[in-house]
Amino acid sequence: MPSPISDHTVPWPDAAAQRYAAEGYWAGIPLGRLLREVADRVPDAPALIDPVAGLRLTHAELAERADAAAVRLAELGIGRGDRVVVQLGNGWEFVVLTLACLRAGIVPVMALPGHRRTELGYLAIHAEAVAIAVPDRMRGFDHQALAHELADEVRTATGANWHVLVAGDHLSPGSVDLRALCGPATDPKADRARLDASGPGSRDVAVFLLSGGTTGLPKLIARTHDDYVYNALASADVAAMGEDTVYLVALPAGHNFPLACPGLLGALLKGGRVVTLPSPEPSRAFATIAAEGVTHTAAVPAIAVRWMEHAAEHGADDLRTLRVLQVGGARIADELARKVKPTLGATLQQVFGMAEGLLNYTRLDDPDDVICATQGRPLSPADEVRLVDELDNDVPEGEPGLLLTRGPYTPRGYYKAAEQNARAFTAEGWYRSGDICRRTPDGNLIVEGRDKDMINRGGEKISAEEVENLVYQLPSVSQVAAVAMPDPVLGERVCVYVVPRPGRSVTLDEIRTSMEDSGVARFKIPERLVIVDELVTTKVGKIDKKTLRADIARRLITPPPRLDH
Ligand code: OOB
Repeated sequence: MPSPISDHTVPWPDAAAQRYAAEGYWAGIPLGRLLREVADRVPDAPALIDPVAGLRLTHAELAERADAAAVRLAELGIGRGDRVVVQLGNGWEFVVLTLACLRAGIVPVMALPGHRRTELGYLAIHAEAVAIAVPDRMRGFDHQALAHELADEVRTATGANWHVLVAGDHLSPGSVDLRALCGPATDPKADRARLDASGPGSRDVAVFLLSGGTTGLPKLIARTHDDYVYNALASADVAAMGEDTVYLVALPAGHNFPLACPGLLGALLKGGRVVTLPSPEPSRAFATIAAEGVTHTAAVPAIAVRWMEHAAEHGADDLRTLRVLQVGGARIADELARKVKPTLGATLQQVFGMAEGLLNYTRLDDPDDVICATQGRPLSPADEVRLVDELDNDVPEGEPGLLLTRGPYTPRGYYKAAEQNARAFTAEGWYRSGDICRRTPDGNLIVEGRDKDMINRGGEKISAEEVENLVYQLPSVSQVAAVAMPDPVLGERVCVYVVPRPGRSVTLDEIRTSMEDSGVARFKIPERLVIVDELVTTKVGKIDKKTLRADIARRLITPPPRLDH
């Protein structure tokens, strides 16, 4: 049966799909149904703990709430094939709502907590969403008010209804109470019968993830039930998850990494339990790990470093149960990687992944040199990885090359993005990751750099083009180039080189204020400005970002002698 939104997705070619199904990579069972089956197997086992809300649910209770929420969404007119933008903090409502969507075949669009008007409006319209789920307030920002402000724009663009689902104590008129919607079931048997009869097919889209971003606006990655089940379950196997797993979600849950690599979905599918925390701030994270007996969690390098500093100061006794600390999203320096086990006691698992699909993991029983000095190897025997030069020719073994990939959980194109797809995928369906990697003789990958115009700020990906478009909105700017500047904590931060219009001046404050006013995520806002007379270009006339990156790195070491803000 075709998916209600298969129209603008790029399916795997029939031959590949048949192979993945025949070889067992695609189980043919939608995620929501699998989770329901887990609840039948271990109904009384703990499934979800939200220490902030003080809520604990067993697998049976979680599955019943997910079914009940799916039925309540149907009563609002939201059902199979509809899209809902999800921008919730890490908490029980995120998990129940996501599971409800998976059961009903509603597709959650996984927005990030930092997104603001520009990103949310775009996502809602691009995905033709009929609803948004937000907290009332989070970190001082009124998400509920923004969700209502978007209503007119979205309704006009999509012609559809726009429901605002709100998790919080302060609901404004017109908001739907998400906590009530995700509350206990009243007639679990009836809910279940209804959903069993009407759920999505396994080749349908399960979730929309956001691309790391190299273009003006983020692209949507349509992950199917078949591919995402495999993604989560195979990942759970390499992380040695089982019924005794206690997984802490401390990174934003809508990211692929904490969601399904193996993340909360992997832990639940294995019959384990999930503990949610709004942030990875070390003192609370450590206390929660101790209180709940957390065995697995995921962090970006900057967080792993903060945890190691905290442990050096306060000891790591709280982490006695922690077996696996996954680190990914950005490269962790080898020297830091070597400190993880001695400082925190947990086995490090490096994860080099992408929302587009391909996941590489170091294995838990790998030698220390592999765990600490490589970013691991592909998850699946069916993953295809090539390292190529600019002409797409394979580089000699051991040499660095651009990583291209295909596989059973790497879709063949972005949603509704024919033009970008022509650039980001080869004619044979290989995804051009833009990462420059080297393969060691034992088959592990080392990420050496990248050939994509992106800034990786502590794991948050920022498109240089998007920043440049926003800076160009200032009338005093003649030319701008956004580049990554090295940072000891976050790895990289955003720096902009600006050529002002003749006779005009530009300050970092002006740029920051203008971007804040246009309503974009704060993490994209430049943290350094360099004023120049002109931007160096390459032989073909493109702005020479390599030279600019080297220039800012140099300026950070030697204080600049010239005008610099
Ligand atoms: C993860 O996914 P995205 O989509 O936010 O970003 C993907 C990009 C990769 O192409 C690479 O440039 C970078 O992030 N990256 C790494 C890395 N992990 C990701 N670069 C160096 N070393 C690593 N370990 O970031 C993501 C998705 C699933 C699991 C883990 C991370």
